[in-house]
Amino acid sequence: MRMAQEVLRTADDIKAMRVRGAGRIARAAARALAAAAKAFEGKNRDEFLKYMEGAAEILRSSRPTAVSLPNAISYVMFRLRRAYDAGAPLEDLREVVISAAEEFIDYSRRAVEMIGEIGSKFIRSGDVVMTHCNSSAALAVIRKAHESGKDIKVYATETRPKCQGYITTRQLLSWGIDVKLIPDSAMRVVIRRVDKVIVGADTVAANGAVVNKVGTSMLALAAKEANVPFYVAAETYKFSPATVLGEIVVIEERSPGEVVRDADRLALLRKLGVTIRNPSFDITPPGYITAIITEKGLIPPQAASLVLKEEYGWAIATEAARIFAEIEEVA
Ligand code: RI2
Repeated sequence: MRMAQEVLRTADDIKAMRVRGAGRIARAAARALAAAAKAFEGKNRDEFLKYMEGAAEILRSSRPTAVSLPNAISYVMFRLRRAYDAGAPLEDLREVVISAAEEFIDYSRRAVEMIGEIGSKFIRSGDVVMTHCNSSAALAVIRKAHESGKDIKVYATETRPKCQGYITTRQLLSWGIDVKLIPDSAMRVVIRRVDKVIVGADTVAANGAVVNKVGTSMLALAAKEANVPFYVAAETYKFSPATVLGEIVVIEERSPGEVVRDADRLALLRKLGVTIRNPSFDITPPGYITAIITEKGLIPPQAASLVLKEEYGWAIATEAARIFAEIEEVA
């Protein structure tokens, strides 16, 4: 069975970061699953399940770090498998996938808005806020604070090497917010003029550690030293159920060409034997985080495992059962 074009295109777009941001890639994957279900031409429900599992795998492996991607896929696939096990006919299974994908996308959009509402209450008029990379959840907080009449100023870091800070700067300017762009290396100098830091998240681990764009943990360190509160804006689908069972979050390593953009210079450095590393994310320990703003409210990072139990009890139980079955097989 040929894979739907939309699935292959979406996976490519995510890999190449033409579609980026943890929330956006999750919604794009859900959309691609719905498109795959619509495009399925077979007549058989077993074939449909296999085909959808193939689509899920292609999308899941497009980028490794942001858990929002597998969580969005699991949200849809869990509902598909449940309906399949209950004996639903092909047309119903197709409908289950389409409506679960729409449900996820809708939830995700509302979650970002809700984070804006909740987070903006912690921003005071006159605050200087610093952000890193380009997070729609963090920006929702800043935008809502501005729209509710608070006078705020923002420092946005460039966020080398992909420079998503330029997108942030453009967005803030278009909303009429006072923003200054700074090089990443100026973080510790500028933090002295900052009242609050707010960043997004790609993954929140069970112990409350936050995986976000590389440089985030340096900013957290600078904020801690300067006694500046450090907030993380993260929807609950950015919490990683696998980490409850001890799984380690994989940090994506991207191409050296993103670090040294000039092809001739890159070739020369390579000829000289220079190795270039490009880890895309880093980990901020819970002790550096004042609070995580979710769509369900503000939580201390140490409460991450409670969020996981409540939101992903089913995923954790399924995965634990699989691990136990494997152990028994070996024994
Ligand atoms: P929202 C981004 O990753 C950044 O690390 C950002 O903080 C995070 O996703 C969350 O983004 P990348 O795709 O979901 O730029 O809040 O590598 O938009």
